[in-house]
Amino acid sequence: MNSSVIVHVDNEAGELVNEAIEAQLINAVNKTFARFALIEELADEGVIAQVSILLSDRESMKALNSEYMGRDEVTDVLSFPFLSLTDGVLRGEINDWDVEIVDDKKLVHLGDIVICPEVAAEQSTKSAKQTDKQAANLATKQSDKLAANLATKQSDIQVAKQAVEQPVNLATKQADKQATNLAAKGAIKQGRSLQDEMLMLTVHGSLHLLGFDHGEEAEEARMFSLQESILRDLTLPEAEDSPEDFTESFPSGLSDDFLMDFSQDSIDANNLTGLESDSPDSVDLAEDFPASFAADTTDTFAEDFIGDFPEDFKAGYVTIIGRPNVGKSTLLNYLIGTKIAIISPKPQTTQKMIRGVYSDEEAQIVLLDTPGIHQPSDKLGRLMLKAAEQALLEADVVCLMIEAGFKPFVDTIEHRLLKKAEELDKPVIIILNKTDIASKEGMLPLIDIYNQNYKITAFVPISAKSGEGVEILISEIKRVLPFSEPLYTEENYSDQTEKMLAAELIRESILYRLQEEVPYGVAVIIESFDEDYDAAGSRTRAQIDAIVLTERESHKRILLGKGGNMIKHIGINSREKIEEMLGCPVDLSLFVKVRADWRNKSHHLRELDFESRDFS
Ligand SMILES: Nc1nc2c(ncn2[C@@H]2O[C@H](COP(=O)(O)OP(=O)(O)OP(=O)(O)O)[C@@H](O)[C@H]2O)c(=O)[nH]1
Ligand SMILES: [Mg+2]
Repeated sequence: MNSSVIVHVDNEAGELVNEAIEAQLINAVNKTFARFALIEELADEGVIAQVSILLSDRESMKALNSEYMGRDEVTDVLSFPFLSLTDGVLRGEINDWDVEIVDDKKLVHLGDIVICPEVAAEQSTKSAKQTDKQAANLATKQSDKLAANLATKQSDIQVAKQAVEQPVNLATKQADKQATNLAAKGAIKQGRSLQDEMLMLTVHGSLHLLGFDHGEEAEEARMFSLQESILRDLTLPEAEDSPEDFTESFPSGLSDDFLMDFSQDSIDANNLTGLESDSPDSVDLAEDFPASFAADTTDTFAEDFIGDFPEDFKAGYVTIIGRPNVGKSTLLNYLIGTKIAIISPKPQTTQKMIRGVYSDEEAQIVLLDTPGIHQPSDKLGRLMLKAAEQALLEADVVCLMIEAGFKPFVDTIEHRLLKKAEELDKPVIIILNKTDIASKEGMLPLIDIYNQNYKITAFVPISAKSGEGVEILISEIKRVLPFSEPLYTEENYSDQTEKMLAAELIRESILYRLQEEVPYGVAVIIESFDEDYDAAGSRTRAQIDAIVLTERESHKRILLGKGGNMIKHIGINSREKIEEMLGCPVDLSLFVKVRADWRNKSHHLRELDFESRDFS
């Protein structure tokens, strides 16, 4: 039996959305549901699933939002699930009254998604220019051929054996509460066309019908990451025929000469993790920054290390590198067993290299978490890339992280990183992360393409979130780590001080709460950090004053919120996290200040510890 979803599109919004876009929306619903077994299971029971998409005008959307959500304002998407699902899995049986018989066919209605194209258009008008460019990039990319080549090769690779169960237990909640927020978060990915925006809203609504929600931070992170992964699938070219030669299938003009020269616009055309619409000039980092940048990795060797370790003890630097948002920092935190790096569903969360040390009886693995590789659009972005490059140079072992759900082809970012690692003669382990939300079958062709074209020491599928597969990763790293005495003392397990982490936790709360470009123009400086101790030497309280820098008056207003409501919530949220870290009550004061274009000003970047000298 056919296991696709029947999607009815009812366009009451006029001519903004044409038939071609409607067809894309139908495809988006199907691609989203195809991530789950639900439709096939229904088909096995002889039941066909249906979903309705209503394209509504502003007025009707506002009325619906007011009636069902109690909010008297227009919104971009509302979803009305008819069945009770959690994480794509039905909670309980389908009842007779859920099933409608039409022409001897059993139909079940999964729910309605209502989208307002006018609002979608407003959210998408940011940069039509960029969209055109992305389309052109995609056209020049021959990756569709590559994908085809691989899709047919199910190959003999024996990795990716660990079946990862779909995690369950997220509470299902009805309808859409903050879709506008998430939509706007998605719109960080600037340059979205109306079609892209509509696709995003459709995937978002479909995920709600499947029982996903974003009320809690953890839920939100999960839903958003799934949404992004599906959108990436939707925007990748479909597979066609097979190229003979891998190297020929790369876009012409792709040079391996300099890893961080991201000026060629072939990069990331199909990745929705958000490039700035105006391409920056070519970045010659070697000229801009001295080799000593981020030299912090090597200057804290445990010279005074005392303790027994076996003769065959191993130790070394392991760099976790990859595009933004793949889960590098999540893995670092998991391995260290405590939060030393902030994480968020937004790309470019990590801005500086972070060191964390994992130790056991056999080895010490000094992990270097790096900012995600992206096309820089300002000085801060270039410094972030430099930090990643530095970490690559420091590495004894390179762990390239990619999303397990990524289509089977090698994008420019990964290609360049691998070429650079090869040039530096570093062993490379490929970590396929987020196996909890990726299909196992999809991983094999992805592994195949990398295996055929690069020298890879091991492929390890993991879920950095649940820890699934991480033990295997540790043993693979140990296999290639050099013999050495331990490099750091136990108490020196991270280079993150409490003060740094406090600033980062405030930034994390801002990343979660604010949308669009605002969080990227935000920096946090801890102005004072005072502590009280009791007679026994235990910390009893901390008083922290922090400055939140923004680039514009308008951003400052957003940060403050109506009646100071936004900054108040950011403050409460940050304080809770800092209290957890410090293990004592905290008084936190936040001051919002405007510093225009701080991301391009050396003195501000220096103040924020991004630079050690003036490069301007
Ligand atoms: N489902 C799932 N989500 C994950 C996993 N690992 C990370 N994530 C989510 O992916 C998002 C990005 O995670 P980060 O650890 O911040 O990613 P990153 O690679 O450090 O990102 P940048 O610092 O921006 O380069 C967050 O929402 C995480 O919760 C995983 O194994 N499974
Ligand atoms: Mg990170």
